[in-house]
Amino acid sequence: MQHVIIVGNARVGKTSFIYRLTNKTFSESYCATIGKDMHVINPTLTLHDHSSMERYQDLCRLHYKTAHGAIVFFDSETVNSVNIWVGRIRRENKKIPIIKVLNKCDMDTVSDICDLRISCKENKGVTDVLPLLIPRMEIPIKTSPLQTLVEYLQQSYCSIS
Ligand SMILES: Nc1nc2c(ncn2[C@@H]2O[C@H](COP(=O)(O)OP(=O)(O)OP(=O)(O)O)[C@@H](O)[C@H]2O)c(=O)[nH]1
Ligand SMILES: [Mg+2]
Repeated sequence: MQHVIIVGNARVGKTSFIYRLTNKTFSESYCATIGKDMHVINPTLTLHDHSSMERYQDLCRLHYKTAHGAIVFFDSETVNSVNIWVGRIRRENKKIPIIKVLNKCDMDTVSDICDLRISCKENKGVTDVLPLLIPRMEIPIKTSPLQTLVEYLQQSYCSIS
């Protein structure tokens, strides 16, 4: 199983991205993510939607060590935060591939530091995100069903060793 973390400031559209990808829907309303939410995309890939709230960053930081790939989300108002998120991840995990995704390109968004521009609202570029990241990730070693279960529990609670 490969684990991809999605990080970024509040309201940049991390949860909207997952909803667009999995439910093919978009909502204008906002409900902050608490802690982190897991979304199993297929038998080999799980997305982890991290809360942007400072009080959950210790929990999320533990998870940076074990993740296989990372997506830093931002919008035109949070361009300056991108390097902060990349730095936080790099401190915990030197090798993890990271892509930078500029969301809300339906609005007037300009940035030369992004790997991809998308709009969850208009459903533009959403399906290009994972194909950009996954080839950069290490191929996981095949594990037994028991190991997979243990790994799942570790990713869920981050406290089992
Ligand atoms: N215009 C526009 N608005 C968007 C887009 N994607 C998300 N939004 C809006 O941005 C707001 C925040 O979206 P969320 O997906 O909840 O943001 P988040 O990054 O998960 O926020 P936290 O859970 O607090 O970290 C919502 O009101 C969405 O409707 C987009 O592509 N374009
Ligand atoms: Mg969210």
